[in-house]
Amino acid sequence: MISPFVLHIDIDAFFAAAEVMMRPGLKGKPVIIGGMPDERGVVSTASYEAREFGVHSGMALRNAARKCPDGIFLRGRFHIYERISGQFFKCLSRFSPVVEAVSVDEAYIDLSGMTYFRSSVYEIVSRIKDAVEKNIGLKVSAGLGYTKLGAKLATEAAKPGGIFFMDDEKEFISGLSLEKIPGIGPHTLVILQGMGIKRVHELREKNFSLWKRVIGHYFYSSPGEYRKNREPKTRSFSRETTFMNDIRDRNMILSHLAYLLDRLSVYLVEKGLYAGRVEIKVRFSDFSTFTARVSLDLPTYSYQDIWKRSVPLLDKLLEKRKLPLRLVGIKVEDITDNRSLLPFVSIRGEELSRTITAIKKKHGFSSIFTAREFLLNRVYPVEKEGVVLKTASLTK
Ligand code: DCP
Ligand code: MG
Repeated sequence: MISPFVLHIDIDAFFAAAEVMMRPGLKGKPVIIGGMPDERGVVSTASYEAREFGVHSGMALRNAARKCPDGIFLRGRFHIYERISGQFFKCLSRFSPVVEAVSVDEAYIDLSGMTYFRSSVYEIVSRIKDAVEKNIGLKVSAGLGYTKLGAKLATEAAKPGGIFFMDDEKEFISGLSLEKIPGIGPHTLVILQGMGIKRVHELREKNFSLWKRVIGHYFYSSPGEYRKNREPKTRSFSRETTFMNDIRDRNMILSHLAYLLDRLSVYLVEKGLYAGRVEIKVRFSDFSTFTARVSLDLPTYSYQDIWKRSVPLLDKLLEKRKLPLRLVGIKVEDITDNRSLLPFVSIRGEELSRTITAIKKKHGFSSIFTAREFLLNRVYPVEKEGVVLKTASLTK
């Protein structure tokens, strides 16, 4: 049985605890950071003593003053918190090469490389916790999990000052209500509820791709893998081809373009990448070459959505010369693997592209084509894995 290896660490009542450390006279008192009780503005954090009165982050200061009239209100001193935060991350990086900062006082640490040491992962966590507390002078809480989400939720349970490990992590997370998931905001929540989705397992069952996009990244087995997966490897992908004979017929040119986009879209779907911009390239028979590009409304891998924006670009380029074309190409840029969920506009096109990709994967690339692509049958041999173009240049 493998041990949990994702550690999440979070400083307890960070800003308030920092102030208490600087002024020991405040120890044990309800300390509220954010401003004076009669000021506009909100509480940025409250000591645990103040939290007992119902004061919490984000609450209006006046409201906090009503709930906790004897509270000690302080303006924040951010240069101090910044310095402590720097120390915090520096200290963590001594324990693992993979430390992912989440906010000023919160990090994921990959412990998977620590199996060399004889000690159990629990001992390692307790040593890290002690070292950090000694180093920065503040209490922290630690959560241990098989996934980042599990570790984060464990920290919540560990607060204040503890270490917690959730051993039935998977079941626990599946049953959670979506509002408990960090990263799902109130807006998204309303949309999902409208779709009848309230819990994590329902999202997974009803819309796997959405689940993957919203919380799937927490399930990478380690912060390192997570990081690797989020770093875009190439900033653009392109497909282009030179024709057998120069072409004048717009439909035939479109047919080539459709095929190139088909290849590109399938590639993006398989990699889980979204394109933010599309560029079309043409070369006329006199070798004059032109490109035109446009930003997509929303990063997407949808064939339909990219196609809709590509055709006007092509038409614009075809007007540049009264000559037949020798080459057409398409490139997608501004690649991202992480897109905010909210604009649902292009989801339908994406569902279609995913379905088509799945069919192609199972039955061969040529098992399904758009009507546009069929003209190519007349010019090129069609094999199971695609049309045999004269020249096909893949991503450079
Ligand atoms: N913060 C803020 N405004 C918020 C939330 C947080 O300014 N709405 C700041 C103050 C916190 C720090 O970020 O001290 C860290 O946020 P946490 O959510 O980790 O909260 P705390 O560390 O204060 O408390 P906890 O013990 O719950 O972690
Ligand atoms: Mg904290």
